[in-house]
Amino acid sequence: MKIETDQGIYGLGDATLNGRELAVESYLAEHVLPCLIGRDPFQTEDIWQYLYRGAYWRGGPVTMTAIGAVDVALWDIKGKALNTPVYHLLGGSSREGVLVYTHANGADISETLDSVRKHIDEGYLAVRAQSGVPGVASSYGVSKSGKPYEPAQRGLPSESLWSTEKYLNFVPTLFEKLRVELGPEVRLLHDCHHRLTPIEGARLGKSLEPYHLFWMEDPCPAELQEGFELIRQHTTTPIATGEIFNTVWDAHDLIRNQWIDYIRMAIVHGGGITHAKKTADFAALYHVRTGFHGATDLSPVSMAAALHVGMAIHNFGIQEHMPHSALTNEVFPHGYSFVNGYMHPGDGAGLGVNIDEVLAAKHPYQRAYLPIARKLDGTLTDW
Ligand code: EZ4
Ligand code: CO
Repeated sequence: MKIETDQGIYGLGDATLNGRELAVESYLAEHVLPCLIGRDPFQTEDIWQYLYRGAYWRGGPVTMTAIGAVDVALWDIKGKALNTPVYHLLGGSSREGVLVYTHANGADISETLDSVRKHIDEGYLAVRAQSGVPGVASSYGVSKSGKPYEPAQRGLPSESLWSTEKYLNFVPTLFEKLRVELGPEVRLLHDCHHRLTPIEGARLGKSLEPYHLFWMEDPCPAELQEGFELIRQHTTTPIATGEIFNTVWDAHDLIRNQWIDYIRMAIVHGGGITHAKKTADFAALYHVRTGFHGATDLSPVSMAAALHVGMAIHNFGIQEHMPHSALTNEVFPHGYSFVNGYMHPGDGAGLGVNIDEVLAAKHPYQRAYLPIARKLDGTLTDW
């Protein structure tokens, strides 16, 4: 999304909500943008409150993504108008670079090991490992035939089959092998993608303790925040959650009770930079660090926003980095870079990302859905 000012400066925001894109577009076009005409783009706080409180109906992914898109674009404008990178406006650099992790996956343990090794060779110091599970037709996070992993597909939602029993028996053998082969240094992460119950998450965390993961992500759905207390009581494996959260209130109990170690709310789905900064500051009081969502369904604009926040806040933890396709990078030329495991947002004014609208127009929107998952007996479960 692009917001233009009467001073000739424009800002970019990302309004992508994977699988529900046009709901956000319509919310913006029909309800938000008319309210922005004539307003001062420097008023990031007041405009945020105007869109959040002023709507009366608040929260939820569509609303908060729309607010996030506007907010990120306004910070981009502010940086450009003041001729400074956004991170300077958020506290300046608190570190030399932003530690990132990327995704490795394979159909089985040996393919996954090769994939982790490949990313270590590319310079990554932290790698998320997902593997096909024997007896489970399509596991979360595993790509088809060597293609980059991208879960949303054309047509109606695809259906995958899931067995918690087979998964829980398998995952410790995966990480045992990875630790034996790769040694103690590399940071290893794993995403359960909300598929377990709290006690199952507790079992997994406990069984992974010998392999000292950097984090176990989304062991179970987080609508019931106290479910994480149960996991916490049983394991020292660090816990990350929040990629589908939309405000700090979704994580309020998780943070103030120290049931999690990393908060993963995406900058754009959580009301933009203004609310991400507040969420991070609240988390800092409770030793919770950030691990902002950074999948490829978020554009380079979101990636840049996350890097600027990650440079500036004190309680930064790690940043997810799934490299975009060559075409996506061409549509969004950007100044951020990756060197030896760390990313830097660059020192251009604003976010440091541009858009090639002519090239973008050659690739019109096509509807796609995220998959759904069913247990072996057909029960719908969390994908
Ligand atoms: O499945 O962004 O940690 N990363 C993830 C992602 C999500 C997708 C959903 O659109 O869980 O890959
Ligand atoms: Co995830």
